[in-house]
Amino acid sequence: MKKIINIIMGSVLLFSGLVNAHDYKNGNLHIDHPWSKQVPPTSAVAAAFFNIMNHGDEVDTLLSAKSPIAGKTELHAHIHEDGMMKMREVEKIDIPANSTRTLKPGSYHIMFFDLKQVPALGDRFPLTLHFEKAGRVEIEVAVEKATYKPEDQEKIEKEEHAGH
Ligand SMILES: [Cu+2]
Repeated sequence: MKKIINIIMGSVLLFSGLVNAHDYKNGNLHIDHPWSKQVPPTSAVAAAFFNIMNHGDEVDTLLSAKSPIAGKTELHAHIHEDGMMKMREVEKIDIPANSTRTLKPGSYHIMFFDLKQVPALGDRFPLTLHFEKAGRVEIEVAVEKATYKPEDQEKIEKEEHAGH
């Protein structure tokens, strides 16, 4: 009987591990719940977003990203140009000392081109990040609904609106 309970407990733990937010630690960096917005099955592009906390006293820099799902993976930013928001490839993304850099829609993000495999809702796909100081960090990106917003982002947007 005890054995059966152990098996049940084990599968409960495994299941909760799959549905919970996931995070990664590497040296001074802490990456929280990497996610991607679900795209149509015919899409050639996708994007990934996450918070990177730098607990160190020195800046670290994201230099590149790579994923087996895409022919090409780029670091992107959104910029204002001629009164329009456009996205551009950037060489690097700084994570200032003792602060958090948020990659989110309309801001910095990781962009995937020439998708070899379009990630489906509920999937997780691998992403390798290369930082100047922390080096290589392997993470998995969870595919969320197109309407998904991280809790903290909703809070930030409410605060931004309150200021207007
Ligand atoms: Cu982009």
